[in-house]
Amino acid sequence: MNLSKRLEKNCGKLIFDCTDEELFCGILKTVSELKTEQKNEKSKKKLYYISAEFLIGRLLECNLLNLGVYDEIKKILSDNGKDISRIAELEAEPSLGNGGLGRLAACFMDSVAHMGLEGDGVGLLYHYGLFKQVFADNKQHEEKNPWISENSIINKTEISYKTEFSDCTLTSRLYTIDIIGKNRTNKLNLFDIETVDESVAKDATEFDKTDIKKNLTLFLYPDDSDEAGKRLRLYQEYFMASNAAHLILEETIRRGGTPETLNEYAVVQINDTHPSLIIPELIRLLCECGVGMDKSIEIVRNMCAYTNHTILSEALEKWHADTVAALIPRIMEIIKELDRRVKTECQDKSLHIIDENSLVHMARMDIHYGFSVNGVASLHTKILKETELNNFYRIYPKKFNNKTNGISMRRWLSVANPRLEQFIVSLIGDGFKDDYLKLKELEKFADDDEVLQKLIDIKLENKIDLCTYIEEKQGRNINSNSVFDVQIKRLHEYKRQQMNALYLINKYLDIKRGILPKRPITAIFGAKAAPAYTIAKDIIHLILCLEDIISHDEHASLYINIFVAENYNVSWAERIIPAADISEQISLASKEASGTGNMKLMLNGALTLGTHDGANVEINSLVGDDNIYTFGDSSDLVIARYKKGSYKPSEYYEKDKRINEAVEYITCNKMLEVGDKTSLKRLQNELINKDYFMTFPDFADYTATKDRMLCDYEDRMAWARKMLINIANAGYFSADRTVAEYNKEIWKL
Ligand code: 26Q
Repeated sequence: MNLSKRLEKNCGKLIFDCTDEELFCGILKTVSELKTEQKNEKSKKKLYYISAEFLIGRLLECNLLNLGVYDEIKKILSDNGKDISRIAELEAEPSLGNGGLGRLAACFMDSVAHMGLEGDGVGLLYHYGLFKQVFADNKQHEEKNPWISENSIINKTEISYKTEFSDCTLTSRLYTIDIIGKNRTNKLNLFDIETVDESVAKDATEFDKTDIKKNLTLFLYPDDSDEAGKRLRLYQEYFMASNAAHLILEETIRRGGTPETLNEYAVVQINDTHPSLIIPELIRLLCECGVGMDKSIEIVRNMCAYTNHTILSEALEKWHADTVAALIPRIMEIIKELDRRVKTECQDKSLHIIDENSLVHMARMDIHYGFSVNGVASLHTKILKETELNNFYRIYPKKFNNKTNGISMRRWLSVANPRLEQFIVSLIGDGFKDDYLKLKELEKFADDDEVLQKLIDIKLENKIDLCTYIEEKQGRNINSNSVFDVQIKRLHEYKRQQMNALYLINKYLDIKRGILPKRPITAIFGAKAAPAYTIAKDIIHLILCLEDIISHDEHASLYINIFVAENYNVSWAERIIPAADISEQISLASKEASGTGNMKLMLNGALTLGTHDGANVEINSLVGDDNIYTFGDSSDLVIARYKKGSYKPSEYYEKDKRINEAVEYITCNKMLEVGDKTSLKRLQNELINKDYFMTFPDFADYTATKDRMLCDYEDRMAWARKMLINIANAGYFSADRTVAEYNKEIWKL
C-alpha cells in the first residue's frame, strides 16, 4: 500500500479532513506498522545502557526520519494543507533528564539502533519528570511536568518484578518506548511501580517524600536536593538497578545463556554512578542462582563498564553506610564484602569503597568491580588519569579509556535544521549521512562567495523562524537582524552564566553612555536551576531582572536585548540552535567534562566562544585557531590555583573597573525596583568574597574576545567562512562515531 493510502487508512478518513490531533494518531499508527516490517537481527551479546535519565525529546519526526519516510509524509501532509511541525508539536516532550548526561543517553540510543546493534536502555518512568520551570517576579518557580498522555508513545508490558527494601516490597511494571533506528528497533525499558499514585504530589517540590509505595517514580531528582529527597533517590536507584538486573538475567536465559555465562550474553554500560547498585545486585542474584561469591564477582566484573561524567568532587556520589544498611541490608553486606576484598589488596585509603567516615563511594566500587572506566572528552579523561582518579589509574591503567561524546546528527541536523541539511546535500550529495566525517568535503567551498552567502541566508531564515516562535510562546519581539548570542545549558556556577550576565551589564551601561555596538545583540539564555541550589537561582534572578530592565528601556533595547526561554528543554534547543551565531561555552577550565551543546551549535554554524575546557579543546584542534574564539586560563593553571588556595576575588573587584562597575550594578536602585534584595545581595557577596568558579580572572579576556568576535561578525563573508569550516569539521562529533568506539573497545557486540 502506498504511504498516502496507509496514512489515510490509519486516520480513518481523508487526510484533508483530519484535525492535527487525528493526523498525529494516524502517523503514530503508521510508524508502528513500518517499524514491525524491519528485520531485527539477534546477536549473541546484548548491550544494556542503564541510566537514571534519558532526555529523549519528542520522537515523532525523528522516527519518521529513521524509517526513511519523513520527506514523503511531510509532502503528503503539505499537499493537503497540513504542517508537519505543527502536528509534531502535539507530542508532549518526555521530561526524563536534567541535562547533558540524559541527552547523551538519548543520542546514544539513537545511534545504537541506527547502527543495527542490539542494545536497550534501562531506566525509570518518572510521571512528572524533572520540574517544569515557570517565571514569575523575575524568579524561577517549579511546577509538575506531566507528559504521559492517552495516545502516548509508551507501551505497557507483562513484565513485573519484586524489589525488596527493609521496610517494604515493591512490585514493578515495565513500560517500553520504541527506539527506531534506520537498521533496527531497540527498546527503552522504563520501570514504574504498580502502586504509583499521582495524587500524592500536590506540587513539584512539596509532597510526602516517605510514602515510597506511591511516590517512587513520580519525580526525577534534580542534581541537588534536600535530605528526605536524597533517601528517596536511594530507593529509586536500587529499584532501577534491581529491575535492570532481573531483566538482564531473564532475557539472557531466554536467549540460551545461563547465570554462569551471563557476561557472554550481556554487557552493562553504567551511565555515571546513579545505576551503580547494579553491581552488588547482579552479584546477589547470581549467588541466589547458586553461583559462588568469587565466581559471581568475576562474572559481574567482566560485564560492567562505567562512564564518568563529572570532575566536580562534590558531585561524586557517596552514601552513608548506615543509610544503605537501613534500606537495603543484603546489598550493604555485599558492598562490605567487595570493600573487604579491596582492603586486603590496597593500603591506600583513597582506594577504599567504604571510607573511614563510613561513606560508600559509588565510583570506587565501579572502578574496582567493572572492566572499563571512561571519560567523555580527551581533556576530561586526561584529568581523570592524572589528577582525580590518578590512584586508580596507577593500579588499573588498562581499564581507563576515553570516549569523546557525540550527538545525533539526525536530530540535530536533519530534523532541527532541514534548510542547512538540504543545502549541504546540494553541495556534496548525501553520502555524508553514512559517514559524517565526509562533511569535510564542504571545505572545498570555503572561498566560494555564493555558498557563503547562502549560509548567511539560511541562518537568517532560521533566526526569523525562532523570532516567530518566541513571539508565539513568550510574546517577545526579537530583532532577527541582531547577533544571536546563545548560552543554553543547566544553570551552574561552574558554567558561569554569571560571567555572561556581568558582560551584558557592562554593555548596557556602555550603551547608556553612548558607546553603541555596531549591530544589535540578542543574548539568549535557556537554563533550569536545581530548586535547592540557591546561588544558581540567584543567577537566574539576576538575568531575569536584567531582561526586565533592558526590555523596558526604549533606547537601549534598540541595541541590546536579553531573552530567557522559559522551561528550556530539547524542543527549545531544536529551535534555538539552528538560529545561533555565537555559542557560549565558558565553563571554568577543568570543570566541564565535555559539553555536547557545543557540538550541536558548531554543527549548525555557530562559532564557539569558549574556554580551554571539555570538548571545546577538540573543537579547537579540528577547526584551528582562526575559526574559534578561545579565552581564559588553562585547566593546569586553574588546578594549580585551587591547590595553592590563594585566589582572592576581592582583589579583582577592587582593581578592575569593569568588574567593579558590573558587580556594583547587581544591587543598584534600578535592580532593586524589579528584583529581590536578599537574593541579589547574596549573589553579589558570593562573587566578591568567594567566586569559587573564578569568574573574575577570566573576565577581561572574555570581554575582549567577545568584543573581537562581534567586530569580526561585521565582515560577513569572513564570518561565513568560519561557519563553513565549523560545519565541515563537526562530523567527528557524530554519536555514530562514539558508539562505534564504545562497541569496538568496550561492548564488543
Ligand atoms: C546526583 C545525586 C543526587 C541527585 C542527582 C545527581 C545528579 C544528577 C544528574 C548528578 C549529576 C547529574 C548530571 C550530570 C551531567 O549531566 N553531566 C554532564 O554530562 C555530559 C555528558 O557526558 C557532559 O557533556 C557534561 O560536560 C557533564 O556536565
